Amino acid sequence: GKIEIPGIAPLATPIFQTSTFEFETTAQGAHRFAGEEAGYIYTRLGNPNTTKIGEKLAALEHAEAGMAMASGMGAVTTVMWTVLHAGDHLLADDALYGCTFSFFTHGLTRYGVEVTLVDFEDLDAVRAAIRPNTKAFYFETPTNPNLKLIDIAAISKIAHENCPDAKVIVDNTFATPYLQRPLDLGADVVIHSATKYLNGHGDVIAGMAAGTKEFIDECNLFGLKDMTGAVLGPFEAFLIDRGLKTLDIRVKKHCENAMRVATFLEGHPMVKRVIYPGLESHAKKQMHGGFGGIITFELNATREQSAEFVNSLKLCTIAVSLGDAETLIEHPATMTHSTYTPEALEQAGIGESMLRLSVGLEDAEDIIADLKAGLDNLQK
Ligand code: LCS
Repeated sequence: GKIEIPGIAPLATPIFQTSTFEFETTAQGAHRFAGEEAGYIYTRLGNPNTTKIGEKLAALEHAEAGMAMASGMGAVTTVMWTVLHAGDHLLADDALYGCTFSFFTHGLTRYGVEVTLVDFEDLDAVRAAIRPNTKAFYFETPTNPNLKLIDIAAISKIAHENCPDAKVIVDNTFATPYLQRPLDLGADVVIHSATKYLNGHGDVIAGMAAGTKEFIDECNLFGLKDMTGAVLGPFEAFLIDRGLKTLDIRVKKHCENAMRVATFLEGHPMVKRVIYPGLESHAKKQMHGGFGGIITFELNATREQSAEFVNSLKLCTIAVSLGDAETLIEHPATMTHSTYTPEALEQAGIGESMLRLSVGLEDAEDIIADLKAGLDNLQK
């Protein structure tokens, strides 16, 4: 949807930095509130910049509609507050981004939602955990941080056969719609931390969701408007719009770099284990065009030596977040997944010594040289 301004035809959508929109008459205001006339009212209810990126995400995810929120957590909470009621059961995979994990296990449970986490790679475990009141199935794939691959088509089939009114919700942050389209595989709702690849430049916190028009309308007019208020600002939406213009070329380069870095790590004697979907044949079933930019690995070293390795890196930056132009490295057990108890980490297969690398857009040779210097130094 191009925005028409008489006499002006900007290529880029201008930033509509406004909290509210003028009505010509009281009747027009009333008609807009009643939903009888299209048009903007107030930015918490909608703004041209957020509408624009919602439409773009819908096109990318093959969805009827899409929307934006103030953060990935704003997207997760808006969708879950829209779907769930007290007494409902949420069935989720056990490997989740740390704050999604705490929202489910410490947040939703305070309001009477039953929450079960099981390993969604084990389809029998998923079947066995279904209850008569299961209303949502939630997972990431590849998972943060241990890159488990969950079979979207198989989970969607199990969910829809056993629970006809439940929603299958997939966090597609790690794959992006360039590599994987959960709705084409049977899921109902897609969620993103748009902070990551959708924006891609490390300068915005944002979230997005896509699904049927009916469901996204409900998320907009209830979940976002009334329950969370996690509204994205027009300027941030403008930056996401700008980032999305290069999503395909960026993700392609992230994938190429990550494949080369993963292959290098696999061959280094100081590396005990490398997890990268491109090294596993079953990724090809649902991911197309590449396997993403995230690599998780463990060293043949003590915890102190691993820390020494990370601290010695020059090109790789020690930081959480991912999907940016810069290569970032972090320690999930003490950073992104510090909300997990040691028992929950173990259940989810998130090792205490795992390191997570978000491979950036630098020259792959430079990234490899930095990692090699750090690893060779440990070997001495
Ligand atoms: N979903 C996934 C898969 C994520 O990785 C994150 C954030 C979120 C949702 C929440 O998005 P946010 O509110 O931060 O936009 N993941 C982060 C990470 O791994 N490092 O820093 C943040």
